[in-house]
Amino acid sequence: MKYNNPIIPGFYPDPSICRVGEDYYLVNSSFAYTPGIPIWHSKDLVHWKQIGYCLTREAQLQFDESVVSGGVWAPTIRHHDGRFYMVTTNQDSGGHFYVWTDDPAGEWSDPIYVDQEGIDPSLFFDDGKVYFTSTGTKQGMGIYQCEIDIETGLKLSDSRLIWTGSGGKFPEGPHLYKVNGYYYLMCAEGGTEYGHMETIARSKSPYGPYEASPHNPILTHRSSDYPIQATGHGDLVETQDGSWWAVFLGIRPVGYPYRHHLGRETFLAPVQWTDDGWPMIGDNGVVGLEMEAGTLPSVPWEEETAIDNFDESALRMNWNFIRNPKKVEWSLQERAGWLALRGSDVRLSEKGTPAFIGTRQQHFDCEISTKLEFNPLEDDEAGLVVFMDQKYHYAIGLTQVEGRNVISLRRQVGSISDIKHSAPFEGTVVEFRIQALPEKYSFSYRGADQVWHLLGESETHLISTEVAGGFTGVFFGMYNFSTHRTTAYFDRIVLQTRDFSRELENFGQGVL
Ligand code: 6LW
Repeated sequence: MKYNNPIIPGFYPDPSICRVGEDYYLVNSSFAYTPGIPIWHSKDLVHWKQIGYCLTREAQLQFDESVVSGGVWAPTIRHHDGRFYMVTTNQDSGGHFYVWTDDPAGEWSDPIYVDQEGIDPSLFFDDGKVYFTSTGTKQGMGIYQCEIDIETGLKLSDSRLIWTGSGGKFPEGPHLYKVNGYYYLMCAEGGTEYGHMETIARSKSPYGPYEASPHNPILTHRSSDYPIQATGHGDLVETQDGSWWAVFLGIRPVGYPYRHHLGRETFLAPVQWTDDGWPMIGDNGVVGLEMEAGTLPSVPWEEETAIDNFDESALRMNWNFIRNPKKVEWSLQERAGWLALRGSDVRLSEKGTPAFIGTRQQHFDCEISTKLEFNPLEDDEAGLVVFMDQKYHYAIGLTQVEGRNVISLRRQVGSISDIKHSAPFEGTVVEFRIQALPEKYSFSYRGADQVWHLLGESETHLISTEVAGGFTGVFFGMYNFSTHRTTAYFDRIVLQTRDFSRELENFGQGVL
């Protein structure tokens, strides 16, 4: 059967997976976006439905002033004795911690911290023992491991360096598996950019010595012109039919030289075991946008509707905040059928928590539109933004300049800021539309005349990861900057993907 990659498009990196019977659960990094660590459910590994977030409460998420690429990243999900565990690292405070639950779609526990230096933690349950494995630098860069008490997180042994990788830079994202009497330690190497890869080693003991696979790297697209690049940081799962699969991150770059703005996405590939007992991912380490593989029986979920009228009693799961959600004042009740977003004096270009509610851009060829009612005072500004981070974003909004309402398009590219204003805009109700193509965004508005006016365009690559840096991808968001705390009312967000097959056509050809 055929399936398409990525299985979870848009900024959903560092996937980790576990199986419980015939159900699969997957988590991703979320960095400084909140709620933290999205969790997905699937019956067939191909179709995924988000069922919640592991980190929803202040006690689990502490970052007020983080850069967007700070926060929590590189989670691992495991299921043991009827309980789910998700382990990750808060880069801004506290370091490694895990949370647990009996219901992955419900609330997770308060954090239990583990005192081992570094990043990218993993848990491995084996014969009554729990191993805590992560990337560290103490005695050189490599994979460190200790045993912990799973109730308290306390270390039961010293942290030991167990593998330094196969020779690539940054051995990281470790996961341990036991198969046929061997402990297999799988890692990412080469850095999360274009040299990325997965490598593996095995040993008869969880602490090593580890012997590297002669087939390493078991997954890489380095130095290739494949449409998917930077493949690595993955996790393995054995299905109920005995087949093995890998989920891992990759990117879909645009143009030449390569640039990508949708972030690192989640991909799937079958795993074959060699005669000498080593796993290989995809076709000898290579993975396509369209895969022909013997998949599990297909169980698709109902498609989410493209229109959010804010008619429900809670925000839909796709909406995220930046940093501390407690500092964003919003309501679906204040005016029925509208999202009320109170203005904040934190600008999108500042650290701290701006009044921003956003959703990931998941496809190259798409558009988002909304209706805004806003009565700005001088310098207030509310509208729609394409947001990579505080230094890289494009915002179209309704604002007041010298006593007159105007539509503004602000393009922030590093330390360069460019603002274009429309002619004076009569009224306080306006619709905004952002149209996205692989290489450009177009920004339009429409008032009482019901005619779309194009205010400007901008390049996708100027806010790509190759320019902006960091680990995240682009969001579309509603925002409201107002020192007067003026409320903005949003309605009818339409987020449409134009044509996924056209996307495949465009991106299946390697370099555009
Ligand atoms: C993560 C590292 C990586 O810690 O990127 O892709 C970092 N791999 O393992 C952030 O996601």
